[in-house]
Amino acid sequence: MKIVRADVIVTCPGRNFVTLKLVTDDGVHGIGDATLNGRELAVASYLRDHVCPLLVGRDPHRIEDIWQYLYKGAYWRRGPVTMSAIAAVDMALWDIKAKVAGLPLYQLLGGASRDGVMVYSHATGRDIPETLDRYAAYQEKGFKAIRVQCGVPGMESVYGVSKGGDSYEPATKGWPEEQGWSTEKYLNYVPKLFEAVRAKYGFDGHLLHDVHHRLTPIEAARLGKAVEPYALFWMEDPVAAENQEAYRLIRQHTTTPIAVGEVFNSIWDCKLLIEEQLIDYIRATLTHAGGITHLRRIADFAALHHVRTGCHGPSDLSPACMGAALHFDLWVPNFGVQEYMGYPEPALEVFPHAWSFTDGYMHPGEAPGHGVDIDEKLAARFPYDPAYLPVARLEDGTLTSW
Ligand code: CS2
Ligand code: MG
Repeated sequence: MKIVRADVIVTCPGRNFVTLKLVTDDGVHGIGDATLNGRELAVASYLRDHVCPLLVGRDPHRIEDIWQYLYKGAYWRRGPVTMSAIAAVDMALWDIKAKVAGLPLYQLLGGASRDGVMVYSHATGRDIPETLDRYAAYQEKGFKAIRVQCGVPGMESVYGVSKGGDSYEPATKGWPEEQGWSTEKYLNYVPKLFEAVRAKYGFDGHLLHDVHHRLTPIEAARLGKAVEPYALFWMEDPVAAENQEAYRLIRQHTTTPIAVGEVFNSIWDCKLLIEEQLIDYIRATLTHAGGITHLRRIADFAALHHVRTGCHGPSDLSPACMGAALHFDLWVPNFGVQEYMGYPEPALEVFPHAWSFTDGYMHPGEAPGHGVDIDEKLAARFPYDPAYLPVARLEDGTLTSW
């Protein structure tokens, strides 16, 4: 069997997605997600100009060899662009292998370890009462785990909360929007949100929150300690994790579980945090961390250190990533939770998918492969439309982490 075509499809059915499609001489095809929010065309070019020509003529069954070839063979290792490109190839190859076997992908990984994949979604509101209503709406839909974010008095915009009160999408058309940030206002206010959720809805549901890299270690320690009575499932990305030793300080002060890693690209980014058990959940996901071949290495390593998976699953990773992630989640022994933010309706039409949602749990379905395809004709009706993530500035104008 040989790969005879490798095409990159860039489409914007509600938001931009980059998809790699590999076709074999047997007529079997597989797709992989290569979307890097706000830097889409860099990955598209990496694939089109540097990877696709190397794939044609290769045996698609040699997934490991192709992974090593693209990783070691580039000489320039790691980084979000390279690893997203490798991930897309890897995802498409696993899709092909499973289709040829006539099996859903999770069967090739080792079979199901659970009946369904617990997913969390986002309850966000401009204030606490609005967030409480949204929380109730997610509970009614059956969600067992819900992330809460709300507006903070005195701040015009806050990560995770849309200004108009509708569903949240961080990237905006045109050049990056500039938003303000005040750690003091946030830290003084946000514990009240968790207090209100627990007071109104009790402790049955899993409660999550994303700090989105905004704090220093000592501030994160203070927040973790302050919210211990509300038993969070996790506090996500409390501190930007380039300097991983910084997490030692947070750990010394609080028992609030910590999730980190949505911007990580390889096992080397995760090593210290996992090895020293400085986190409880690893957020790396298929598209940005080298695909199934690499993420399973990260997960196995994490299992040795009592760290569970909590894959990133925002609307800016395509449905192809979501589908493949659900197969991974159904198999991975040390599964924690999967993020499912949902998609605009046109995106769900461009990417026909086999997954389902029942009562807080998702299932990847039984279709051979990862169960997600792309309707290329429909995709062509939604051309690339540049959009960027915001940047953040402190009240005095200093640029800070968004
Ligand atoms: C995030 C994302 O889902 C999350 O937890 O932090 O909203 C993240 O900001 C986007 O994926 C960036 O593209
Ligand atoms: Mg996050």
